[in-house]
Amino acid sequence: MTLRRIWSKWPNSISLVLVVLFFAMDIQARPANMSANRDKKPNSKEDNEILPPDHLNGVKLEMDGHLNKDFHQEVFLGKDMEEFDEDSEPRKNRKKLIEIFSKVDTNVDRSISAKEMQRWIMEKTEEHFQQAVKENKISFHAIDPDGDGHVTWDEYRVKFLASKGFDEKEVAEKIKRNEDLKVDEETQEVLESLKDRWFQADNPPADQLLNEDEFLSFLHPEHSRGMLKYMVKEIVRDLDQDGNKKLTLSEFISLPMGTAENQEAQDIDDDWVRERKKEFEEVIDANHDGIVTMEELEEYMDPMNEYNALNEAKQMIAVADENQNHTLELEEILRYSEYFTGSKLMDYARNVHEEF
Ligand SMILES: [Ca+2]
Ligand SMILES: [Ca+2]
Ligand SMILES: [Ca+2]
Ligand SMILES: [Ca+2]
Repeated sequence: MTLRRIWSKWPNSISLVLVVLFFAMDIQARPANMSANRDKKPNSKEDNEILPPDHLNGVKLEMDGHLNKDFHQEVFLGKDMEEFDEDSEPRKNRKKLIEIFSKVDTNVDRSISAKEMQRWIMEKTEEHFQQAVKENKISFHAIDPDGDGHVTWDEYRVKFLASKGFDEKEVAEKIKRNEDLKVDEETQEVLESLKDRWFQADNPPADQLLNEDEFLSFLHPEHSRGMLKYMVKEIVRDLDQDGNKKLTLSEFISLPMGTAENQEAQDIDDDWVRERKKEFEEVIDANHDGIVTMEELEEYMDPMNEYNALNEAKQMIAVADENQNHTLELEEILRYSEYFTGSKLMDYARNVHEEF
């Protein structure tokens, strides 16, 4: 649940208390892996560069099992996402949106079909991936200063601990002499989870060295089949209560352990539950047998899955298709600007969040 949604749901006077309360619980509730590093707007650039992010643009679930709220905006806007922030001028946004419309409409019949939207989504997803490749170059350089193209787990571990405030030289010395690093329990947990991931990203021969490509799949598992499987396994492990490696609806919608301790907190999360239930029943559980297998979750999360892209395209069209002709006309897309871009246009100040 995002801050914005909480604010919009509650009168200001009581919301602050609830926000604080909720966030305190939310932090505790996150599964151990990566939880300590989850931060949508990292303060330290270095953290951002060398740690696998919890949120991956264009991927439907986050590493901690939360639904990606911005997914459809990400696949609609691609790398131009920042251009549509809430402060930018409505007239400019309108112009940009019209430009996008004409690009999506490849057969120039002034309407967007599901096929056209599907192709567009695939293109924008690819843009996010290219962005990741670009950023990975910088990140890899940061952990491989001597530039020999290979990084050992120990070298990475030193950089990670340095980013957590440890003295880089001291840690490097201790590792060399095989001494105890004396890190706190939380950091130790994160380290272990990172180590698992590191070994997973290491293609045969298993030399524990990652090159730039392997490091890319370490940071961005979404475009490597093996790493995507690994990510799915981690998510299932965190949500699976009876340990059968499959998810029931109740496992998928129950909050991570320790989150909802009282009825008030539970009520705040009703929306969260409703959305997850819908996603589970209508999309993730593809054969609708009430059970989500690892394979189903993997299909669902695969950003390069064309069937998913078509589904998403149809869903996006359905949201704004006021004249119900199964295509989007320019007028419809402008009217639903907030849904597609996250920012309102002045002329069409209608709140679609009320409906969806
Ligand atoms: Ca068209
Ligand atoms: Ca289960
Ligand atoms: Ca199923
Ligand atoms: Ca229409």
